[in-house]
Amino acid sequence: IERLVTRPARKYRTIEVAPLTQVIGAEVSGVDLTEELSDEQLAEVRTAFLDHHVLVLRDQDISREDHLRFASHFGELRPVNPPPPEGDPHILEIVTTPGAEDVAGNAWHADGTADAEPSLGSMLHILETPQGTGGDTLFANMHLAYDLLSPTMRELLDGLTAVHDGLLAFGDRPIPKGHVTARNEHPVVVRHPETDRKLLYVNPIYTQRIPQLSAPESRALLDMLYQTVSGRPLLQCRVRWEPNTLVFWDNRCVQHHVSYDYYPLARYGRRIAINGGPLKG
Ligand code: AKG
Repeated sequence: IERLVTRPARKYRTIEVAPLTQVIGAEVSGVDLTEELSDEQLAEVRTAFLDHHVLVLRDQDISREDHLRFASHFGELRPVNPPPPEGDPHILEIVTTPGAEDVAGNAWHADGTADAEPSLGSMLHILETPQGTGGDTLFANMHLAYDLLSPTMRELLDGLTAVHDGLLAFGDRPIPKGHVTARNEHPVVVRHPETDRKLLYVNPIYTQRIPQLSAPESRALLDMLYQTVSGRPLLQCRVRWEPNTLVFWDNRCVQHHVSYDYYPLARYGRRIAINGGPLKG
């Protein structure tokens, strides 16, 4: 049996932090995002973010400006690709219209992994839930996905890269006009830029192949790695949205997957993503 809990015990002064599981996710209370947070609150939110990777803030009846202000504390905001026809260029509307055939994010992924410098994190504010239940989002701790592999597999992966291609995310759907496609190669195992902890950095939405292997070897290895995430509830948490829940997740070490279990109902939210820096293997 492996010891999974690696985060230190902490005492917070200005926020309350209630872990969702032993290994990923926490509900944070004591903050009101309609107001500017104090420096100490922001520092504590940052600490909780690095410890828990996914922060859930309930009852945040915030405007677009409040959302932009909170996100700006964590880095430069990422422009939406393609730029939205109206409104702030950093706010992506996450809309499920009634009867939609599928929704974005309906497979495990982190945001923007095909970019040369993928996203640091995303903040999703859900305003409309599908009549009270459904549309939960699952999150997986990719440090643990790596740690739980055998030493032999970890050693193999440490020397590999993978090609990520933004076009793959669209599947059979048309590419939106004005979309800039990215295609980049990243190490299969990267280090978190702030904690230096290793993690598994491949996902079924964007990763195309491992160029050091033959095509069937690459396919088999990637599928096996995806199964170690999807088939392991112990490294996951599941967030149940209420109107005005805001979730801030770390795209550097977490993957997420929305559950489209609410067809044909509607769901609506707004997402702001934050720029990350270069990845290091
Ligand atoms: C994303 O914003 O990247 C998603 O995958 C959507 C998540 C959600 O709708 O809960």
